[in-house]
Amino acid sequence: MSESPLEQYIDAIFGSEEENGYEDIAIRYNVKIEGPALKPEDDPEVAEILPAEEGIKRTLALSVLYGDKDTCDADTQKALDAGEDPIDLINNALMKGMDGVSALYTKGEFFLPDLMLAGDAMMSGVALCEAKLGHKSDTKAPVMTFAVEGDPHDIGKNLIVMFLNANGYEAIDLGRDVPTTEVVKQAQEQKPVLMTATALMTTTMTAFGKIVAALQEAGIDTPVGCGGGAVRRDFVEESPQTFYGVEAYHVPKLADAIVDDGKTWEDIRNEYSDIVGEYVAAYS
Ligand code: B12
Repeated sequence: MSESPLEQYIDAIFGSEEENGYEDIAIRYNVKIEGPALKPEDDPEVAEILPAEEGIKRTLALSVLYGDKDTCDADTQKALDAGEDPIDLINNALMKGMDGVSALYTKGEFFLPDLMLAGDAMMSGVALCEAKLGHKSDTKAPVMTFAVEGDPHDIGKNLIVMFLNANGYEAIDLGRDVPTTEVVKQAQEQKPVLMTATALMTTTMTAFGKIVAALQEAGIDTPVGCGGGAVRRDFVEESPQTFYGVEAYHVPKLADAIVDDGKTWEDIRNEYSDIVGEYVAAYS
């Protein structure tokens, strides 16, 4: 079998394996890996999720899995020009790629940058499909997301938006550093089924209690999931109408529990691990 470019490069540096027995050195210094690496799409769980048949849907799902926005855009456009159904592409190609990413992230095999790149690729493909449709695709229900007043940290909140969109919810993203009055105003107008509030600083997480008080004064009883780096479950649970949120990818499952099973914020506090379908240490 002919040598790969990497093997040729190693030979050029270390001399041939037969002459110098470089193999151990190359492995120890991470120049060469032992055995073939498992590609993300070959992970058994991911393989179950992705479209199995070779074709445009699998290609699109793979471009999301690899966080390759340029390829995803080009292939989505090509598929749309060839007459593919935009809704079918969203549900059975772009979102499948994102589901694969979530599976690998949950297992600790993908990391935050993978999520963000994949999210960008997926959302960009979805935008092209929606442009073709001429309207937003149908959604399950509106969920409102924001980082609380005074807090500029929005990476976790942006992940929540991405997971909501990937799972067919309408994410109403109020952005970061959102005043409590604006939260109440938007909640009155948009009537979300769930709100997610994110705070990463000890100085800003006190906003949770203020938000709930203002919502209650306005007669709004929508559950508020509160999370973020500095936040602890016992702190969140000091305020009624709230529950402590742990991972961004839990949000669509929590929304499903509200929409499909009529769960309340109290139910979520009691059944969080069951609802998200995994062991969550903060709820043990
Ligand atoms: C990135 C970052 C920044 C960036 C933010 C960029 C951005 N667009 O978000 C920048 C540089 C702007 C920044 C600024 C500041 N930062 Co800063 N920052 C960080 C850093 C390094 C990472 C935060 C992050 O994004 N984490 C990753 C995301 C994904 O986590 P997350 O948002 O918590 O979301 C996860 C979960 O919490 C969950 N989640 C979140 N919400 C919800 C809700 C629900 C319902 C659910 C289910 C889940 C959920 O989902 C995500 C996981 O899947 C942290 C340190 C650290 N290692 O955490 C400091 C940190 C948060 N920053 C800190 C500080 C103090 C500041 C500054 C005040 C610094 C300064 N003196 O200027 C400024 C803010 C200035 C201001 N305007 O007020 C402190 C906060 C300390 C504290 N406990 O109060 C930290 C902890 C650093 C430290 N050790 O001191 N920061």
